[in-house]
Amino acid sequence: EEPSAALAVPQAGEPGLRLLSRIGVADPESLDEYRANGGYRALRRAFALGPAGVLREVTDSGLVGRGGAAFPTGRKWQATASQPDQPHYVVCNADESEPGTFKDRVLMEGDPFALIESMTIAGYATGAHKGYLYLRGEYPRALRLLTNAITQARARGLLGDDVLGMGYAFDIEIRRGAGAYICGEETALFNSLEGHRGEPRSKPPFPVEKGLFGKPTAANNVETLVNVLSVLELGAEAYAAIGTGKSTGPKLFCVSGNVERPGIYELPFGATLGDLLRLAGATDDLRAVLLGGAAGGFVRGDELDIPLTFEGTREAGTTLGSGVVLALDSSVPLPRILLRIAEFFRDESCGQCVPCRIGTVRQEEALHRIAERVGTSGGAEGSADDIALLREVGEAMRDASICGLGQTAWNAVESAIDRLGAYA
Ligand code: L3W
Ligand code: SF4
Repeated sequence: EEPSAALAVPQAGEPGLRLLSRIGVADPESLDEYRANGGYRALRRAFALGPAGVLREVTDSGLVGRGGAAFPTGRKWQATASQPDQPHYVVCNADESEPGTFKDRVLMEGDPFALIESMTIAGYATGAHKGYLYLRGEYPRALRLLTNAITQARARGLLGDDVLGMGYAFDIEIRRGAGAYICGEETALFNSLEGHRGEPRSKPPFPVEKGLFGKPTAANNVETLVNVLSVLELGAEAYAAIGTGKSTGPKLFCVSGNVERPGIYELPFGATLGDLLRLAGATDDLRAVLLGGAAGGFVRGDELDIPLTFEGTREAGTTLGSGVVLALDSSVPLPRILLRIAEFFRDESCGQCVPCRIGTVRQEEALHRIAERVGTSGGAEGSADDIALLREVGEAMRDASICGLGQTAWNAVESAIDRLGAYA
């Protein structure tokens, strides 16, 4: 149960560090310290606004999901709240498993009450009385701290039949994942919670209509939920003034690889990749940066002016994903990295649909053959057929897979070939 290291980087001129402000300041085991450092102000404001007011604030803030897909949170909550079918559920997706992602861990271990408070607000706004927190099984410290936070919140009337004496009932149950990456896909996560195999369902219907137990469900990533506290504390307008017009608010970035100071950095959207890597102390001979994790894509070490926004990374032909920034210098053997990514997808494919079940195996085999050629000749001569096969298999996975795992399993390899000139 090693504690995670959070690295908070305050920004001059910003309305203060928000998401990490209590981490390292307030004892994560103490509800009193949480409250003394601003805790439960947002829930009080939520009760003052009423559910419709909270939905309006979250919508007007421009907050979008931080798990990688950037879907508008206000729209998701509005759609859940408006369903006549009952009951409604909120689900916190804390199955943080994207390679290179460790931001939710830092939030849960450093500020666990914030997640409990924000899930309560999500429940209030969407008309739910039960929340499930689906936690990555390999996070024992987060489990202990969140369990303690829920127990204390219950004992103090902040969860239970009458939250804050406002006549609203809400409680949270933690469920642990068992090591499957696919259970971070929201519908596989629901199946896992229901006791079935963790296999994704076809969408639509979307969870807002038919989610957990077939009922309307708002499923959100940890970081998304914690942002709601800032939305309510600052007000939608002030929140939306942070970042850019299309990517509002603060963002956590997970920086790792060849940098002097790896860790979690909180920056307003709009800082460039170069700004972030300078803070983290990237080496001079940066060859490539993997953005968005295994499901993301590589950019070259000289593309540091890419703005870290959803729209900016999209325009640059890459992705921000959940905030992974993995820096690689020229000493890193790229073919080994690509093989490792391919092994990961082959391992984690749930096997439900053919393009992904077979495609991830074919992709790994082709990369193995190419890596062997690189090893013997120093180049990838004779690999044109395998590269053509990779493209064909990759397109089939992208076009025909049921869920995001298969659809993104070729992204990193494709970007390495096309953008970095791997095997050229
Ligand atoms: C109502 C509609 N709801 C979409 C909802 C949908 C979901 C959200 C995003 O994630 C990302 C990828 C990688 N009415 C809706 C609607 N929704 N249309 O919006 O949906 P979608 O389908 O765009 O994406 P997704 O499959 O939920 C894919 C990232 O996930 N990824 C891995 C991430 C890993 C972590 C982690 O470890 N912490 O985040 C892998 O692919 O970036 O963009 O809620 O229901 N019409
Ligand atoms: Fe399973 Fe892969 Fe198909 Fe997703 S794309 S349902 S992980 S086999």
